[in-house]
Amino acid sequence: LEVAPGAVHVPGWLTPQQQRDLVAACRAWAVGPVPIRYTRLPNGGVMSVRTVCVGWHWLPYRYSRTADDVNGARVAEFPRWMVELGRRALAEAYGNESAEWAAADYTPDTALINFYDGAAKLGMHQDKDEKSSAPVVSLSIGDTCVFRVGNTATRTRPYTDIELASGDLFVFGGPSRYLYHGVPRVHEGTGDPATGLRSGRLNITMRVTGLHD
Ligand code: MD3
Ligand code: FE
Repeated sequence: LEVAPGAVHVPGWLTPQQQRDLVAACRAWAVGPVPIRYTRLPNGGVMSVRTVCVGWHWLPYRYSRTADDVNGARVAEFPRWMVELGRRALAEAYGNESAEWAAADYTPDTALINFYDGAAKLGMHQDKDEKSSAPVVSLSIGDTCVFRVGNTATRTRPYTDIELASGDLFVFGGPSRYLYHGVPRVHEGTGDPATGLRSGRLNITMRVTGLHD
């Protein structure tokens, strides 16, 4: 389903086994060298979503190899299997040789893993801390949420609300890469505990930072 040019939603893309494996991997990263944390914003606020990163550590509004706002440790390596998963996601959304991007050339180097409890939200924002305009791949597991897709000009209307459920893939590339978007609510208790997530929602976004050591 193409929601906007370059924004493709593929409901139920992940198998139950892939969802369980991703939950297990994310759980290990959450207690890894850089523990999952509520990100502090420069204005003094604290995000209601908890985040752990692999490959590069995101902090407002930059990426670093080290978690300068947590414990200074180096983040876990971005695993090769996740690069392959990102390429399969791009191929699914755009085909292997779209005008937008050849899936085989897509090499994500960071993933932001967001955990939402029933009260967590993510305000409308653009993702522009990356120095690359390569597509962002999003994978959702657990509780269903309302995902709000806006426009590139303002953080306000017009926007479209979409439900993202467990197993859903979303790819944002081309003209959709800099759309405002957010998560205004999570439908608590809608996830299947068989994923290994007893409650809440997990979202994994793969990106290309455009950075090099
Ligand atoms: C549209 N995460 O981590 S994923 C984020 O569900 C973020 O946790 C949300 O927004 C979440 O920055 C939404 C879908 C998504 C991710 C990146 C995008 C949509 C996007 C980048 C550009 C446009
Ligand atoms: Fe975002």
